[in-house]
Amino acid sequence: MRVDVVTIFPEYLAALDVSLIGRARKDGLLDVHVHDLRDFTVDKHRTVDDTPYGGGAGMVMKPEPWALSLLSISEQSPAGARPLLVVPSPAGQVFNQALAHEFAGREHLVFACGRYEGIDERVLDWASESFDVLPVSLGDYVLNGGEVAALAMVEAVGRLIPGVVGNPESLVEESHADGLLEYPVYTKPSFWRGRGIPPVLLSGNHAKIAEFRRTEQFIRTAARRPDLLASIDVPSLTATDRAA
Ligand code: 6GU
Repeated sequence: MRVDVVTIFPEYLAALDVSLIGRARKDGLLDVHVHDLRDFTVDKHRTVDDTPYGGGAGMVMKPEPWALSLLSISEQSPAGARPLLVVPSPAGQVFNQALAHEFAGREHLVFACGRYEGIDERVLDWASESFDVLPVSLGDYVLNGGEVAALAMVEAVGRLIPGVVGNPESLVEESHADGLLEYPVYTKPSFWRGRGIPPVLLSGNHAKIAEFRRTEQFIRTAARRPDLLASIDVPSLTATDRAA
């Protein structure tokens, strides 16, 4: 998969050189390119922003540097691929594991990291001629720019690419894999600072352990994220409903 990130702060993306994603790049599983938006300006001051039409606080990112950067990137797109242009924005659709899987199925992702009050809206419409365009938010809070969001999304998507995570089993038993939060985990020592572990985990009874963990997933999800329970598909319950 090819990933391009356009930003006025390329240093923010240095984290993509380390850990799992850094390894995936070295292994040739991920082809990541970070671009400085200012390299696509043509004025002496390398200007990327201007005042908003209609007035109001803050500055808006000028459209032309974005057009030049995106044209350059679309020329580098893998043959036959229609790139997905992800525009990190608190006004976007909320990112989740289902979206991460959709992104992981694409050949070419491009992240347009805006700063200030955002990018001139016409850029998104113009880009839709050669990109699928999707404004995406990390959640209901405001960051200073799209860089941290792009980092989070590249990591969430990158680890779904076959070969990036060493043990693919880890992808099955984690939060959101099945729509529920993950069960609690414990390691040695079995007694620590006055606290033991659930005895079933020492029983050697794998069916009982699986049942315990499943129950813990439901308890935890109900307590912390009741909203997730509404949208999960429980096959056993569905079968019961059908019978009734
Ligand atoms: Cl994707 N961008 C910005 N600037 N703020 C955010 C966000 C994205 N998601 C949540 N807050």
